[in-house]
Amino acid sequence: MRTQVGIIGAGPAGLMLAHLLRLEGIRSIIIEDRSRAYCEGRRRAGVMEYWVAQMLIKTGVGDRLMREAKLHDGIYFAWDGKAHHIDFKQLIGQQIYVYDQKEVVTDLIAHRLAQGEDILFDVSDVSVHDFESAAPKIRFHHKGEDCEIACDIIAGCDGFHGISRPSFPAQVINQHDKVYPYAWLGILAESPPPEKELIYTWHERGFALFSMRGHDLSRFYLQCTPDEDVSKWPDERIWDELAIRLAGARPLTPGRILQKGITPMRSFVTEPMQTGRLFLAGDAAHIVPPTGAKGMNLAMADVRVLAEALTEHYKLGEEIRLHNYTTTCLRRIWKAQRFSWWMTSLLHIDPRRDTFDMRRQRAELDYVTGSKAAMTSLSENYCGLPFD
Ligand code: RFL
Ligand code: PHB
Repeated sequence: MRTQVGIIGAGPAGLMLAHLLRLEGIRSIIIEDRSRAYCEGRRRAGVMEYWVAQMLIKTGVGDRLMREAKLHDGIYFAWDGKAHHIDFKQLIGQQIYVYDQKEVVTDLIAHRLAQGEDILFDVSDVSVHDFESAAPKIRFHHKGEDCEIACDIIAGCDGFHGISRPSFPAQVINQHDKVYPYAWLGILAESPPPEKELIYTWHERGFALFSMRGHDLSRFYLQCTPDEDVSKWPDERIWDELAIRLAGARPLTPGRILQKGITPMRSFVTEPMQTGRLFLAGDAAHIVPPTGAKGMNLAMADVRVLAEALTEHYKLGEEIRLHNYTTTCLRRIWKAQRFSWWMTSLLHIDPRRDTFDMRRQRAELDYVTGSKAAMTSLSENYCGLPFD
């Protein structure tokens, strides 16, 4: 097989990159090691920055999003039984969309297949070769056969556990890693959301987040330990703990729990994000703790930059943007890292905390919900920083 850009991974990064390239007449092939059903069913992000939704709409993959996504004007921070609103729309004239990542992936896959473009699902033993030369290759197994894609550029969009980042020569790579002493226990429940917008709660027993996927479908998260055993969390314990942490700020209606899972918390950045003709995008290059709702949005920002750089490369023969890919992306990534770390440390209870830390957190919450300057800064970061 021969193409211009070989893309590894059919998550938001890989699918959006292929879509943006196709609009510029640049050919690509996507390979994915999971099944189509698995990719379309994987529930992760909920919050989408405004510009990401606009990009999906403007490029022809936003029809369902426009019908089904919910636009939110702000979020709530709650503690001591009171919920405080941060109104993005009033403060900075922006909003965010709530639309599950699995729907974005489903829409992008459907659109690509409808255009007659390939995605090879269920591949295995993927490896990358000769990316320091002008003739990179991707090798893998598919339907019992050994396959090879010869391409000009390889885009490693294969997430945190993919093969692209580990394929970088060890002497090239710098990794910045921070692991937190807590994780999230996430549930999906047939229960009306307690509020029409998200509530991030601080409680001395730990953080809780109240999000949603529909009128009667909620997505809730509880701070837990990184090695938490889900079997120790029967449904009643989860509902009791959610109610304690919400502390009466809003009514909570328990319902059937459809899914439970643990999400570890990590901040991680790889520098550089490119070596030769191998480029990383999205979670393959960086991870943020989910408290700032930035991971998928950053993946979309990376591929926007990469698609522009590749367009310039193919149409004008210019290499400057490709050359500057890492530098351009990292400016946004480090700001999102800072914001995600800040939201995480503001709202979670560190097991090693002392009374000073608790009082400082509460003072910061009071400040961030009381000062227009602080709320404006939070709004700007949560809704997505401008590009230039
Ligand atoms: P993905 O989504 O992990 O996709 C990578 C794809 O590559 C495939 N793959 C391979 N394919 C071929 N060969 C290999 N060797 C391969 N190895 C892996 C995988 O099967 C997969 O299909 O990475 P991508 O595209 O970079 O997208 C990143 C986002 O998925 C991630 O950052 C977000 O989900 C993070 N996130 C959130 N982001 C937001 O912007 N807003 C949110 O509200 C938000 N909430 C969240 C989140 C992540 C969460 N979890 C579960 C980690 C909430 C949670 C709980
Ligand atoms: C979600 O709805 O899954 C969600 C929302 C906001 C976050 C993380 C996850 O910060």
